[in-house]
Amino acid sequence: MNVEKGYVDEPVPAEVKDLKEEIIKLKKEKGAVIMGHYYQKGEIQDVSDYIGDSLALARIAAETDARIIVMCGVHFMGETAKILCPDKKVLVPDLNAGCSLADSCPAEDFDTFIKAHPGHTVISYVNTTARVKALTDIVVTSGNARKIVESLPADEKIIFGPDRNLGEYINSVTGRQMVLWNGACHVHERFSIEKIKELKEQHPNAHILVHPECRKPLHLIADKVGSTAVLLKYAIESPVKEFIVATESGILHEMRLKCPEKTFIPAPPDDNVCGCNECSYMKLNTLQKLYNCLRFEQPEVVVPDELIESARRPIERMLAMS
Ligand code: CIZ
Repeated sequence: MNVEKGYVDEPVPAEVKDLKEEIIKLKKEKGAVIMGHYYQKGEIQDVSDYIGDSLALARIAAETDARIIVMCGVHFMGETAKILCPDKKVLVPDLNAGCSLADSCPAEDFDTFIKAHPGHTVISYVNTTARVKALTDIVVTSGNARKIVESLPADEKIIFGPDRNLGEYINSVTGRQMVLWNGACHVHERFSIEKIKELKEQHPNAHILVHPECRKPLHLIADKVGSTAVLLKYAIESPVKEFIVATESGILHEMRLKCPEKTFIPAPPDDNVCGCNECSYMKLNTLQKLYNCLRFEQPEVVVPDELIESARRPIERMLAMS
């Protein structure tokens, strides 16, 4: 079995006719639970036991009694599951599934930044490496960042990293002046405000749903700004029938399943013609890699013990506060 490429590079046996059925059979045999992030390919979401954002998936990971957790998401999500469940085997179908936002915040540089701001509470978005979490006081997700920041005393000095757009958004809705790390997600940064305005002219009744990792001008034209879970809830509960969705386009799969009678239009990026905005890291996980990952129980997410200890505290603090 060859896992050198960061995933198990083996052909699917000829007798396997239906990969989805085989995955469902294997996960039961192995006592595995499959977690699928909203940004995964639809076919991966279809075979997942749980679908959600990283907050929901972290909560489930913390409570599952499954022997194996297969995290269909990006590497930091696998790390978060491993940190919360060090005794379990945590697998990610393709370990090359990284995150541009996590990459925009190297631990050594973040450490220097923290030291340059003594007396500050350090809040880090979940899209960070375990080493950055270990330097953090409280981890947040886009779903709970506002609530957690608001729960801290008004005069508390705060560093927020690594997403400057989310940080700027939280500053604007809470009136805080958190010191922001200058990082960003390459997917959310590249939405085109001009193309979204053109779409809105063609669909005047559509509501614009915007993720807070997008740039500020998008927040200003949004009908709703929120995490994937918040945008999904809004789409389900709103009487509106059409939505322009400015976040990674994987979320449209669940939106369409939950609201088959509504229309969801992916907001376009400024650099392509196909019209939707995908995270190429998220899309590295495929059904074949997931099948092989269950079959060979590889590749495994490894986090050193001493890092698990220090990275767990800020995640547990988040789970307790949200
Ligand atoms: O927290 C997450 O899962 C991410 C990356 C986005 C969101 O809003 O759910």
